[in-house]
Amino acid sequence: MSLEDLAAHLRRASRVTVLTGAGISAASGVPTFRGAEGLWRHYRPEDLATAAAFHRDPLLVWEWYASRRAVVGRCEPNPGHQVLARWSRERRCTVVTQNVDDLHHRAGTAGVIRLHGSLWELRCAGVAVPGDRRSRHGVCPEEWRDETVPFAEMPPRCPHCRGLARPAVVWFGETLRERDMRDAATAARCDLFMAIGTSAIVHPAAGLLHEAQRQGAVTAEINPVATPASRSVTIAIQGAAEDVLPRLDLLLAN
Ligand code: BJW
Repeated sequence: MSLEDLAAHLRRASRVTVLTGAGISAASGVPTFRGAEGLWRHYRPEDLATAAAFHRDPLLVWEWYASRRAVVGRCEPNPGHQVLARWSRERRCTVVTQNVDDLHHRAGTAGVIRLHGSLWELRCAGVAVPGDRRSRHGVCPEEWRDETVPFAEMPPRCPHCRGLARPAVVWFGETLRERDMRDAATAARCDLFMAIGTSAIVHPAAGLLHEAQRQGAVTAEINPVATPASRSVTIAIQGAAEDVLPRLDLLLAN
């Protein structure tokens, strides 16, 4: 099936959901996780993206996040983000993202569902800073936004109790926020579900495509390479999101 077929499905569908992954931000300069240039080529996930890693070496984990914030802070949304942002505002689609870069939000996407949190939000880790008698490590439930690059102090601290702060992202082995999962499950009840720029291996996000399929949705994938989802989707478009989405948008306009 072709891009024209996908455009025809998009025209017909009344509920469209798009699940995005790191690939949609690649053209903006944000590194993906897997693949030749991916972040995991240099770091092992279990060393950096788990609560155990954070408790073992909070400074190492924060240095990684601080360096990613410095990179992402210089990036701008690309034409792929912009097409989805416009579609979301025209109520043509709901965007569910695994990305923590906030580029969908910065592109003006309406109602984006962020499954894995944000690089730009922090929360209390509930851990006192060793050797610091001022840190009281209370239970400080609220997340806060912090766009400071670089941080005034490393590792950053919770402004409420002066204990350690942690990135408000979802690490391996952690559950996703109930509200986000509920909203994503609702979004998966759609006529057309598109997975864009994701390796489709991280759960529960990857399961949304199968859930949509199970409920009768037409499914599509946009990715330059084949993924575990490629064989099961109705339409697999091989290409980069920043090229394919503007072409799709043009087809819709004609
Ligand atoms: C382009 C492109 C261009 C390039 N255009 N495309 C069921 C089965 C098996 C395992 C599990 C399961 N359920 C749960 C698990 C365990 C685990 C998991 O899924 N592991 C798998 C690796 C097997 N999941 C979890 O632990 C999750 N929690 C959970 O399930 O809780 C319940 C539970 C608890 C305890 C025990 C059991 C269950 C949490 C997952 C959290 C993931 N967190 C991360 C880090 C976030 C913070 C941070 O950024 O630092 O999220 S990991 C990382 O992977 C990040 C991403 O959001 C996520 C997905 O990656 P994504 O976006 O797909 O990126 P890539 O790099 O993989 O792919 C990019 C794609 O783009 C490639 O395909 C390229 O080809 C493509 N591309 N240029 C379009 N221009």
